[in-house]
Amino acid sequence: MTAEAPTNVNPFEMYYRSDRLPHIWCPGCGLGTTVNCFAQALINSKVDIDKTAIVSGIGCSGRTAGYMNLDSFHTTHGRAIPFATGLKLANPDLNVVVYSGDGDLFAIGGNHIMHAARRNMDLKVICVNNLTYAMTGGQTGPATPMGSISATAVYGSYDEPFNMPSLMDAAGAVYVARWTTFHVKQLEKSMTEIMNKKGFCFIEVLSPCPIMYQRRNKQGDAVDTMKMYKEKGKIRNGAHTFETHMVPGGDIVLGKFVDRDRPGYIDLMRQHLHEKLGEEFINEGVPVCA
Ligand SMILES: Cc1ncc(C[n+]2csc(CCOP(=O)(O)OP(=O)(O)O)c2C)c(N)n1
Repeated sequence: MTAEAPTNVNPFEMYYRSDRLPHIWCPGCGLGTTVNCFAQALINSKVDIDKTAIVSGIGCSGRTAGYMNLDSFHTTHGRAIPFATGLKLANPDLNVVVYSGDGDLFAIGGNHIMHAARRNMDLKVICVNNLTYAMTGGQTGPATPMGSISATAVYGSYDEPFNMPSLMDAAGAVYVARWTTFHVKQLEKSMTEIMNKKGFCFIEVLSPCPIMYQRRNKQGDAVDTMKMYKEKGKIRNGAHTFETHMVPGGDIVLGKFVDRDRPGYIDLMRQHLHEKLGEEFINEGVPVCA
């Protein structure tokens, strides 16, 4: 009996635009791990990838759309959610995934994400949180922990960062989870779940940024961050999102915190237009501008 010939073909190859390689991500960056989890989630969830689009803003995380072999939209900084909203409204049959960074989604794009959650827009949002604006050199952003040294806070940041799960829960997201790049199986499972869930779904993924964040803060390399995630990450599925606030050096509460259902924007819009205007104004569920 002979062993099977070894193969060095990446099983996710078909989901990537390999012609775009090499990628721009630094050694030790966690983005590749998140993308592999996402590719696995596409397989597990059995979604039709011909009906799946990915939208990113600008940033290291925002490069993801350009590397995935899906219908990809690499949009302007902070505007991934409005582009994705337009896409979904124009073609409600599409699965629309937003994949971007903490700065893109919660600073310049903060207004958009809040309102998309409030409206329960049918989007799947994956926010890779590396605690900084990595692409532009490591400035303080809305997720930077208090006391961190950054390119714009050389004596340490004195801003409170957002508690993203709490914000998304309060705004009305129907699915809210937080994982790290150490918790790949759990991340993959959450990503799989949101691919089959209707409504505004949000996953925060904590991811190492050894070059732009950790080096300045003397936090070692990516392996040190993975060890920290393992040690400090406490899985508490169903925890109240008031309890997910992160403090430097403290435990990091992980898990699926919210999984509920409520009417979404598109269904409400259809129902409203149907009631007010009648059949003739509805073309396959999408309002026709008269
Ligand atoms: C309108 C606009 N403002 C600012 C920038 C510069 N810019 C590019 S990426 C970025 C921050 C990205 O941070 P984040 O979303 O956290 O992504 P990361 O690079 O950390 O993955 C900024 C400020 C820009 N491209 N466009």
